[in-house]
Amino acid sequence: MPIDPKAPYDDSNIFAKILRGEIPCRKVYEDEFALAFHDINPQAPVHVLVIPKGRWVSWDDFSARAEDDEIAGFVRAVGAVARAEGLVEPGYRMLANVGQHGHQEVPHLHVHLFGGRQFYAMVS
Ligand code: IU
Repeated sequence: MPIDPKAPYDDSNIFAKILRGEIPCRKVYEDEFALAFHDINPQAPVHVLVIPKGRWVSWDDFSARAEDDEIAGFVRAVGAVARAEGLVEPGYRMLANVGQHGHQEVPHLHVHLFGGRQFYAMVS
């Protein structure tokens, strides 16, 4: 079920539990601003999620209200993960689903990084 994008941050969401270490993940990267781990249902040979450490529901509230250093730190972390995973050559896809039409299912901002195969035009 897609999330309600206007709902307040829910500290019981699965990625909040991963950030608190209550649920394990296959971590690939961590710094002051972000944590990255393998998606449990990979849609590509490499499918990693990068999440900010702050309590942000989606790209919408993060981009509107996060401090500049947090935004910069997160954006740099996404790039660092892509480089660490060897995705830059020959390339990769990144996306963040937002709200109901974006079909966002977990109410903590996450950027998907997909790599290891050729991608084509977005379809559904
Ligand atoms: P979405 O952008 O909110 O639709 O994507 C949620 C992703 O989180 C999706 O690719 C799931 O496979 C992934 N995921 C996960 O990696 N670990 C979990 O415990 C759960 C979802 I729940």
